This record gives sequence, C-alpha cells and structure tokens, in this order.
Amino acid sequence: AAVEHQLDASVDIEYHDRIASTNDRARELAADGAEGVCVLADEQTGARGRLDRPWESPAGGVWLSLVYRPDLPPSQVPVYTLAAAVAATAALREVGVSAEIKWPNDILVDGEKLVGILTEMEGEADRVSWVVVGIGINANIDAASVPDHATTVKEQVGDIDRGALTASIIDRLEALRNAPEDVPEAWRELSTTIGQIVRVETPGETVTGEAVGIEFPGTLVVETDDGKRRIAAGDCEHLRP
Ligand code: BTX
Repeated sequence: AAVEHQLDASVDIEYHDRIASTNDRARELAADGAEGVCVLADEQTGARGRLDRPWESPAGGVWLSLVYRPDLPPSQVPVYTLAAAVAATAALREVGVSAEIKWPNDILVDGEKLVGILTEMEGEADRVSWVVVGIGINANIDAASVPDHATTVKEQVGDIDRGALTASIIDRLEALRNAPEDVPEAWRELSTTIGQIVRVETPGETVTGEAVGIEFPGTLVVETDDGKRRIAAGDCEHLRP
C-alpha cells in the first residue's frame, strides 16, 4: 500500500502499516540528518496534535510527516504550516471534497474537521536545522471512527486513492516551498477566515474582531475596536455575525 505514484519532488517514502506517530519518527530521522523524507502510515497509535492534544488515527487514514532542512529563520517556519494547508486543501478539492481552511491550519468541510497539521522544528536563532510538517487526513475512514465535529473523505465522497492524494500533496508542497512569498495569497483563496468575525485565543490574550488579512509568514490581521492587531499564533473561532 505504499505510494506507487510517480512523484515530481525528490522525496523518499518510509511506509509503516502501524506506528506510534509519524511526526516522532520524522523527528528521529531529522535528528540523524535526513531531509526530503516522508514518513507515511496507515494507522497511528500515539499521534499528537498541537499542545500535545491526542489525534485519533485509525487505519485507512493518510498520516504523513515530511522532513525538510530549509535555509530559513525560525520566525518564518509558519509559512510551512500555511503551505501544508494549501497543498492538502487543493489536493482534496481535486478529488471532489469541499475543503476549506480556517486560520491557521484547520481544514474543514461544513465546519467539521477533516485534516490536522502539526509543524515542529529545531534550530538556532537565525536558522532552523530541520522542520517536520505533519499532515493527518481522515481519508478512507468511517465517520463513526473519528471524534464528534470531525468528518472523513469517505463520508464526503467515498474511498479515494490514498497514494495519488499523498503524491499530489507532496508535489504541491514542493512547489509552494519554492515560492514562499506567494503562499499567503494561495492560502487566502482557499480559506474561509478572511472576512469573518473571529475570536482568537493567543497564549497571552483573546482578540475579537474582523479578520481582514493574512501576511507572510502566516500572520492574521484582525480589525478590532482598538485598531489593527497582528497575530502570529493562536486558536481561532469564527463567530456568527
Ligand atoms: P489540533 O490540536 O488542532 O487538534 C487536535 C484536536 O482535534 C483534538 O483535541 C480533538 O478534539 C480533535 N481530533 C482528534 N483526532 C481527530 C481526527 N482524526 N479528526 C478530527 N479531529 C480530531 C491538529 O491538532 C494537528 C494534528 C496533526 C496530526 C498529524 S497525523 C501525522 C502526524 N503525526 C502526528 O503524531 N501528528 C501529525
């Protein structure tokens, strides 16, 4: 069940029927100096979301983690998260799924979560040594096997060719990586967040207002009663107007 599809990007696939977490395995490979590797699994037993939240990963999913070693300061790594969201959303739309991005990296269909993205990195102040981009897609999975408020590709359009989807995502991500300054605009076109009234929980405070823009490397611009606020990271909720 490995990826038998031709990849344009020069990425080696390491496939596992079952693994604890593809991100953990990718971090191991990254620490050993790997780059251009994709760890791919059918099932995960200890997958993680952001803030160490658990990520349900039954058999039939597309659970993958890519290792890159870009020449990038850590402050620009959020562009990888945005690029991963764009790549996954575009690839899913190609197979007929009406996927939309909610800032920064949730991919939803009618408000139900279909994909999660977890970007991790290590490095110095001025340059990262590696970036691991983890993408989890509820692909050929019954809706009953994922949490409430989640959906699956199978529920939306039926089973798909997971190898073709994986190849499409990796190639799209490669193209986006090569033009990072174009990523925010590509993200905006696939996102529902801009134009919405949002409430963003950041580590320090809660910001409420209209989301009016996205800026490199992934900064959300929110118009509040006290003027424009630029937010680098947080959990975002769309409020009904
Ligand atoms: P997140 O913190 O935004 O979302 C985690 C939350 O999503 C959980 O607390 C739960 O409410 C909900 N959730 C859990 N499992 C699912 C699911 N299968 N579908 C929809 N909602 C769910 C998102 O974190 C980032 C997830 C990254 C997962 C990938 S999979 C490949 C790689 N390996 C790994 O360990 N993590 C990444």
